[in-house]
Amino acid sequence: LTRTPLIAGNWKMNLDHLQAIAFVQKLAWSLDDAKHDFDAVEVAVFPPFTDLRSVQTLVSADKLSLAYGGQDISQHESGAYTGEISGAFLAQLDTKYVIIGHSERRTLHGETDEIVAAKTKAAIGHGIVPIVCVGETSDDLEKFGPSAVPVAQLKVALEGLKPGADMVVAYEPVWAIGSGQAATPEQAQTVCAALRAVVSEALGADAAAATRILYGGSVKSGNIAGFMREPDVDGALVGGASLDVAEFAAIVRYQ
Ligand code: G2H
Repeated sequence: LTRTPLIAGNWKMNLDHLQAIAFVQKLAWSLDDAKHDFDAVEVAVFPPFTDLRSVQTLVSADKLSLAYGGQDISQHESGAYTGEISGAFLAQLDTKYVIIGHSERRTLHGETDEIVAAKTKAAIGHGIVPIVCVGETSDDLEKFGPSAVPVAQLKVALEGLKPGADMVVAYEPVWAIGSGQAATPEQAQTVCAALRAVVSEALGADAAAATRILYGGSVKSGNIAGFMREPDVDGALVGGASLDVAEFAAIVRYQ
């Protein structure tokens, strides 16, 4: 079974809806120019919620082969949850993916493993592919070694899921996020392999073979190829370097 690599650009709280339109148009042109290079790679962007409608309009009007997703989802269906965005709202905008449990949500917004698990179920329930983020801090790394914390986080996120739903896992060591200090490809491979074993244990060997596992944390055009050579790394979740069209396009054309 071959897993289509996924290069995902997490814009975080950057690019308003006008900038998003300009960005997506420029990205589409630059990827179109090099179509032969990246046909086998899926590309997705994760704009702020207020941009999603504009991105949907552009992608559908120009039939762009660009996927997009939300940066978060509520675990609730509807009701008195001020500031939250439901899976139904995201699905209505043809949102294919949603990032869940990014370390910034875990650290700054108190998202626990249990909340991440509930959000993962909510996404799957609405036909949205969850990108479940896990990763250890540098303290965790020192105390518990490379895989223990991400493995424990993923186990909780997968509890109660049934095999069959499309799902993506992103390994993002917290010490590598926005720090310019990426993990080595070997470090990424070690943890991604351990995470695939967790998927296998929870959902079976077929699910493990089908699930894409991404590396994230200071990915750029200069280091992407090394990660992509690793057998258990199926793509990247890119933050800072996804905000520059030329740089992001260069990451997409990593081969
Ligand atoms: C990790 C990553 C994107 P950056 O947060 O999710 O960000 O590439 O800026 O380290």
